[in-house]
Amino acid sequence: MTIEGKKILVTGGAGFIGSWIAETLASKNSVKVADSLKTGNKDNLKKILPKVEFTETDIRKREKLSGLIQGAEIVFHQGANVQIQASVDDPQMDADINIGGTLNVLDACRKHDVERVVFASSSAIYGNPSNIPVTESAKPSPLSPYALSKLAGESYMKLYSDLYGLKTISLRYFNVYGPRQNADSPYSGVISIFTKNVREGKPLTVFGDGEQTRDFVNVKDVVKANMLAAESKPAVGKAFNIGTGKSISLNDMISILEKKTGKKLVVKYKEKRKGDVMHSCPDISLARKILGFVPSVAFEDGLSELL
Ligand code: UD2
Repeated sequence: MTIEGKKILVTGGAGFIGSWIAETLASKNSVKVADSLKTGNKDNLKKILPKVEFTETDIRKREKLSGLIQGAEIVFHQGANVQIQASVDDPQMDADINIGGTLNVLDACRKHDVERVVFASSSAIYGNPSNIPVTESAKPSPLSPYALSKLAGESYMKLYSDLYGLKTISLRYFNVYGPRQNADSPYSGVISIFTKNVREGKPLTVFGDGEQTRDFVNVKDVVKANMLAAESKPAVGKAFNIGTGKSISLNDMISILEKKTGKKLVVKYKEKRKGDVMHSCPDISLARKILGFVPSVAFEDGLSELL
C-alpha cells in the first residue's frame, strides 16, 4: 500500500515529531492537524499553513475529534502528554489524555472506517530492562504514570486490531532529537538543552557521572519509521522499537560537541536524577525486518545541524 494521496490526520501535529510528519506528507496528501497547543506550537507549521488544515483541540474532546477523524484514511496519533514529570505530579491528567484520548482516537477510527492508525509509543514502557539491547518481547515495566499510559495505549492499539480489525501499529520511540525540539524545560531532551547552551555559550549540566547511555535517534528517521509503518502490511497489530540500535554516553556526546565547536565546554556534574535509567538501547532488528527501517542520519551530522 502507498500512502501517497491519502487523507491524513496527525494528532499532536503541531508538536516536535508530529509537525515533521505533517510537513513530510503535506505536498502529496491532504493533511489535517489537530493539536491542543499545550506543548505543541503553531510556529512548527508555518511552512505548511494554510495548505494543511489546523484545528486547535484536545484529544479528550471526543465529538470534535470524531469530526476530524471522519474522512481520514490514515491517522498518525502523536498527541499526548509527553512530560514524564507532569505525569508524576498529576497521573489522572496523564491518563485522561494518554489513555482516554487514545481511546477516543481509536473509537472514532473504528466508527469512521479509518484504514490505519500509527501510534507514538515510548521506550519508557521498558523501565530498566534486564537485557540490553532490549527487544520488543521484553517484559514491560513502567516506572512512571506516563510509561504506564503509553503501555495502555499500545495495548488498546493491539486490542482494536484483534477485536475490530482496525489496522494499528505502535512505534516505541527511543531518545528522539532534532530541530523543533523544545529546550525550555529542564526535562526537555538532553540534546536540545545541550546544543542550545553550546550556541548560547552557557555551561552544561550533567546529572550523574555522564556515563549513562542513550540511543539518540534523529526525528527524520522517526518520520521515516512512521511512513513505513503506514504502508507495511505485516506490521499490523505489532509494536516496534525505533532507534538507531547504537547508544552513546553523555560524556562521549559532549566530546563530540567539543570537537565540533573546537572549544572546551564547561560541564557541571550534579547528583543523578531520581528514577533515571542508566543504559538504554534498542534492538531494532524487528523494525528492520518487517518495516524495512534503516536509520540514515549519522549522529554527528544530526548534532551539526543543531549547532
Ligand atoms: C527519555 C524520554 C522520555 C522517556 C524516557 C524513557 C526524551 C526527551 N525523554 O527520557 O520521554 O521516553 O526516555 O526512559 O526523549 N540529562 C542531563 N542534563 C540535562 C538533561 C538531561 O544530564 O540537562 C541527562 C538525564 O538525566 C538522562 C539523560 O541526560 O540521564 C537523557 O535525558 P533526557 O531527558 O533527554 O531523556 P531520558 O532518557 O531521561
